[in-house]
Amino acid sequence: MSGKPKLHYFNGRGRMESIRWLLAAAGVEFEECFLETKDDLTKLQKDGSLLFQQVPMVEIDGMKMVQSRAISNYIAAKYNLYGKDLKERALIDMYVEAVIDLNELLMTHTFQPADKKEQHFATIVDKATNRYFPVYEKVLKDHGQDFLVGNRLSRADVQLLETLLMAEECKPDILVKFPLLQSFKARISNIPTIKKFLQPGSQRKPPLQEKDVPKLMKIFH
Ligand code: GSH
Repeated sequence: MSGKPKLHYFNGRGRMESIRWLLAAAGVEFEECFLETKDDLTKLQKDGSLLFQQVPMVEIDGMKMVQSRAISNYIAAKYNLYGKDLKERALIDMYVEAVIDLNELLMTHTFQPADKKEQHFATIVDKATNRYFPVYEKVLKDHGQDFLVGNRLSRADVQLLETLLMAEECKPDILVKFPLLQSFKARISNIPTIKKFLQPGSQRKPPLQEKDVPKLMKIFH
């Protein structure tokens, strides 16, 4: 065994992408085993690798971890991306949970039926610009540091950056009214491990395309 974490998922973002981001930000190399067919999923289910019969699954430190939040929590704690005390962790959790809410909206856009896409896009833009981004903009202003919590990188910074970039893929000028989020994006993107992950050829996955949906449906339904 290489000792590197091994990620089991399809070759796309979905619920694994934030886990890839956290490992990359922590400078941890990882291997990936991609599910290509329903049989690949069935095999993992039958051999007892999936506690709740679902992926993401990550082999790490002798465990077969499932549940994406549990996996992210473990990685964040293990690699010091989870604050210096309970109160910092509480803040990080609040910021991250809201990021996940927005991320889920973004992630499900490709799956919307044609007649719901426009409304879904409007909801994304409304929630991003009226509910979530103003909060992070204010946090950065009030906190006055380079990072959202404390004065060092945490998972909140990593997961917010991931989601800001996804939001920009959806609407390129979505950050126009948020100058501090724009400078945050530039600053965090420039952290060496993250900069490397943002380069072409890294294990970061591209946005899901409409053409990928039928293949995913075949694996998971
Ligand atoms: N709460 C779980 C997590 O966050 O990991 C949800 C996992 C989940 O819904 N996984 C999907 C799956 O494995 C793929 S993204 N579906 C197959 C099934 O439920 O049988």
